[in-house]
Amino acid sequence: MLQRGAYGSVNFAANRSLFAVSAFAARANCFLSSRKKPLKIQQKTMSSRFIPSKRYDGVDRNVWIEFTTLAAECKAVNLGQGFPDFSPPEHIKQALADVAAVDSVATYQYTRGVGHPRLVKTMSKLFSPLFGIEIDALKDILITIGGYGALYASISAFIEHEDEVIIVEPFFDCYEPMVKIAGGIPKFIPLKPKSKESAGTSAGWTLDRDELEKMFNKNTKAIIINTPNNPLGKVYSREELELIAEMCIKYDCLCISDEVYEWLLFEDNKHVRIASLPGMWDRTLTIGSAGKTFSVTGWKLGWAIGPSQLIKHLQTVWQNSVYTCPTPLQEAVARGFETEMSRMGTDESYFKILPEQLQAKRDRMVQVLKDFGLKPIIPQGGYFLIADISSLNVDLSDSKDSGDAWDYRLVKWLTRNKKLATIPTTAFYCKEHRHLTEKYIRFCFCKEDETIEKMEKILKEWSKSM
Ligand code: IK2
Repeated sequence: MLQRGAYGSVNFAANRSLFAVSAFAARANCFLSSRKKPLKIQQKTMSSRFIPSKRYDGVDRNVWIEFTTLAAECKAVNLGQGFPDFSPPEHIKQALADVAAVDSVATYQYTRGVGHPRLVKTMSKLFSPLFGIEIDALKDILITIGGYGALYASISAFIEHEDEVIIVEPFFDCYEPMVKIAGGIPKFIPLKPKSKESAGTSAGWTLDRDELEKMFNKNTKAIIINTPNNPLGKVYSREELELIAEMCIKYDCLCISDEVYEWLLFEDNKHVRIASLPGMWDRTLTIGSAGKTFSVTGWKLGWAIGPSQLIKHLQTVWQNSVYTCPTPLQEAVARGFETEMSRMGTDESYFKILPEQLQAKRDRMVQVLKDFGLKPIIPQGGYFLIADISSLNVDLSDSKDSGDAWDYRLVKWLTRNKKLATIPTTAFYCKEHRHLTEKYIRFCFCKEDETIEKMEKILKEWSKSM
């Protein structure tokens, strides 16, 4: 029996697999409605023993599923989830087309489980000088399904029952559930504006040395940082990373450094890899994403780079869970990196073109938000900015009993009533620290200029009616 899911997804009761809301679901609907014979109706039964593993207690809510679904349902202008609505560079599209056109077993079938040879070899050539160490293509890299896969492999390989893991806020939301599922205890420390004056740019949000040191103890196994940061856009300075490195070395901790926006820096900000600091290569796992690098988030290809003595344990997780990633995508990303290496430092380099484009989009969005009376925090890198929306006078009494944080209620209201989809920032903080951020929401600016214009139009219309 087929049932319509709550958000237009399709629920096959027979195998209970649930497909996400997407163009794919729309195609599935079309296929289903063209079916002539009704399907045989099966009796639905559920054994009382089928209760989910305790590991997954309390992690069933997901901000991307909730708000991407709502944006689609409301047909809102989507400044929510972080994906470009413009095309990726021609050469990466061509690379995949070329791979698909060749009649070759080598690209149709499984490739090396922990990373396609051409991709890891190319990455070792590209990244060795950037990390300041000879990266062994076969031992120091694991290719995964997106940055997500690399985070999952890193956390599950090393975090044990009751290990403490320091997470710097705001943090990409999956760190917390991944640590909890592994049995670890997340410990949160927020970046804070140094002063009221410095709060207007992401550079002004910093870690306090004493507060940071107090977080470490003999049970601390790892710290997770993210630079450039999602959602704040903070790019950690060398001095800030040196402080984190000092603590990691003093307390003998791992560092999981999420650098998926490594190429997206504005003005003269520089991306410093914490793994390149003295004493840090041997204790750092650096996470990357081809999706973010080449504006192909749907390809879901990522990696972890680190010393072989750490990466081999991530490889164990990978070979016992997913095993390998799609061969054609790995081959295309390898070719993409080869093209970019030949263009490095030139005006043709996508690593120069994309940040320049994004900086212009950021500036445009900042102006639109300021004109509307909000206070955006200017990001130094990445795809996102957060804006202080405490000046908004919206009646949210309808949702006051929902149990949701104020920003969740506001973002839902905005999506439904103004057709403008954004993301609540409390999703990037632990429950205890939500009060620090409830009056901010996140806007994604890796969007076509027309999309930002649509946002401007909505805000201007709204201004008139205020
Ligand atoms: N790490 C960070 C910091 C990310 O932002 C992401 C992807 N985020 O996209 C959703 C959003 O914030 O709107 C990842 C890891 C995961 O990367 P990938 O897409 O390669 O799995």
